[in-house]
Amino acid sequence: MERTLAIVKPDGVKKNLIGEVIRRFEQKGLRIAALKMLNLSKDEAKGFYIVHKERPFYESLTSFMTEGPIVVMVVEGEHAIHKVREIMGATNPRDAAPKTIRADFASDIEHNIIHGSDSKESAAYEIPFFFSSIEIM
Ligand code: 3AN
Repeated sequence: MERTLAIVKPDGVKKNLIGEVIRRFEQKGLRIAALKMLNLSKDEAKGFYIVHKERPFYESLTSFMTEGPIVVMVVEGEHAIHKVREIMGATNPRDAAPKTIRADFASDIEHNIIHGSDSKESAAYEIPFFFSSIEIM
């Protein structure tokens, strides 16, 4: 059993895709173990994406993440990290496999609807960033 952090980003919330994202996770046998909606401050967005601080898109990515509410969730299941990444599709929607969330809904590489932890190490940083242990069911 594995846990991962997924986020419906501001563009996903604006496009009314919260339910669609959750439906796709649940349909693949994944379980939602924690869920909340919130607004990120610029500093919080920078902290969350600290691994990207040297990347040229760090500034615009962290601004985009503060543009509106996001939905953060802990997703649990066998191989949850890999399964969520598969359901998401590649970072650039042009490279994303058909029927993935990003292929179906993302407008470009930055505004790509959804985030999912990319490794056990990332999940171990990202889950406690948003949730305390008593909030995870
Ligand atoms: P993923 O979200 O697929 O794991 P990462 O971790 O490489 O991709 O990038 C984190 C986020 O940064 C992406 N979800 C996307 O919003 C943004 N991003 C990644 N690469 C670029 C890029 N070349 N230009 C603009 N934004 C980018």
